Amino acid sequence: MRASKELFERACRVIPGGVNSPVRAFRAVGGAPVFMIRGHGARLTTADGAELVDFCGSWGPLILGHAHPEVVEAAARALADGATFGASTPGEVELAEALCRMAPLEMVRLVSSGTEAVMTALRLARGFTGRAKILKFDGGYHGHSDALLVSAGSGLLTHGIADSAGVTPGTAADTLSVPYNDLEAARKAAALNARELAAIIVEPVAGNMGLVPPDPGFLAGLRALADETGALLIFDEVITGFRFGPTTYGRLCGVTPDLTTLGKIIGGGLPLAAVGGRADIMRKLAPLGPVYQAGTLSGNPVAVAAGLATLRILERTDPYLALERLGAMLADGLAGVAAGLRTPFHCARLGGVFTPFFCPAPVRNLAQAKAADTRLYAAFFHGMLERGFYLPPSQFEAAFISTAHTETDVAAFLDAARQCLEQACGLSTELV
Ligand code: HOZ
Repeated sequence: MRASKELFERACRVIPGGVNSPVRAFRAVGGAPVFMIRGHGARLTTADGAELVDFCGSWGPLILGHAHPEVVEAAARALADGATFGASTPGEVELAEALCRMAPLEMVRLVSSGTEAVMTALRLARGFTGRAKILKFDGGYHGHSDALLVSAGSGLLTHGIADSAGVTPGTAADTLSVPYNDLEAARKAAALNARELAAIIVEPVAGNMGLVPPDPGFLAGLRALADETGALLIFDEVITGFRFGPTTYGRLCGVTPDLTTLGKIIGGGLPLAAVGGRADIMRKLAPLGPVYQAGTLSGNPVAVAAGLATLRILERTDPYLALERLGAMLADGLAGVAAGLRTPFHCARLGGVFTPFFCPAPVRNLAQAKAADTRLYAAFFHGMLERGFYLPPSQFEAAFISTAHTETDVAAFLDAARQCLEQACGLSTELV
């Protein structure tokens, strides 16, 4: 860890906290962050020369693992033809067509980050409805635009910042937040603000308080609530889009939102995101309509090429059953290991996405996620890191399996997990 330590010391002198995104600082798990120099398939090489099996997956984009040859080739070819033009390119039309067909969406606008996509979706919702308020869910993280830093998940949880400084009371006042999976609370908040509600925004599967799947009927209930109040329903699918099938989670679960935000996977590991949905709403965007949005690097040709290559591979290979199998093997295996522990443990999982929680029952909302034993998660994280496995350095994030992982990787993960869970939690007296 000497090289990483030295790099972190240098970084801390010139970058606030030594990182360009707070969760990377390891504050939620303690210790100094590991610096990465290379990723191939399911494996990372650290600046210290260690090889790690990667279950963080850059927080979601890497469904094909690191440096998939087809993605690398597509991006390299695009880069060789010019990194950016600030003008339209054929690739962005192709990607927009692919997203509209696969998601499906009627129209789509490409941007550079999930934060931008969600910010644009909210502005569109406000411009379309002429209303100001939005309803979100506690622990839902939708990027770091001002309106959404209210009861947000991800780094705000791990760093204990309830609401960010610098967000004006006026902005925060337009954001309502109620517990995830609590349809009744959403109904009450909507009833109190019915004529002012522009949008209900939700991660259809929450991924920024750890993985928290929706209760049956929750998303359909939100659809009905949006219809009753005249608010738009926005699914933030930056994490879930193309993660559980070659499409959106909305399509898989049969609930159609008015707008969808996408990111991560659709950029193949490069900065690219999108907002799309109903054409009558999307037509409000400039230059057609009065809602402004722009970006020098929007639809960047290199990112578009990587994204298109990724979507084509996903469509051609349909790896989702294989990801489901690996996910089940991992989560069932962890449950088996944990059965002999003194400590309550539950592994949330959907497809190839999972979060180990040190708590007795499935987590349904932020309050329950926060009640999990985060010290044990930190011990588990470091135990796994020592044994060559890289997990998200925070309880309140999701871990990802890619198509580059194998059953052998998962079996080795379980073997290591057994060792560090036994060390962190101790075996139950009956089993000793
Ligand atoms: N908040 C991001 C994941 N939900 C972390 C991104 C990063 O640190 O790279």
